[in-house]
Amino acid sequence: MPENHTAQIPEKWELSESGKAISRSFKFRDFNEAWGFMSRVALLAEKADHHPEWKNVYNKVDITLTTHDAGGLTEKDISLAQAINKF
Ligand code: H2B
Repeated sequence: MPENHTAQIPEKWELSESGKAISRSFKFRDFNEAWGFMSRVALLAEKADHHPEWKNVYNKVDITLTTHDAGGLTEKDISLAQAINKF
């Protein structure tokens, strides 16, 4: 039985149907702000050696977090999501 992380999903993040990932969509004023946000997330992700799956369309950024190495959700995803929430 894998660890149950559903109780600690950070604010505004959604658990995927498979229960193996969490995702959140962000909307900004324009591309410049979206890219600025992505730059901050990128630096954080590189530091944590934990990287997002994401998509950017103009002012929108969709982020999905999962731990490929573990085949599902781990504490790394939870803490990255919490850190992203603070931006
Ligand atoms: N990011 C994510 N989201 N999941 C991983 O399993 C993962 C990662 N693994 N970043 C890391 C890098 C791994 O490949 C390296 C070797 O630590």
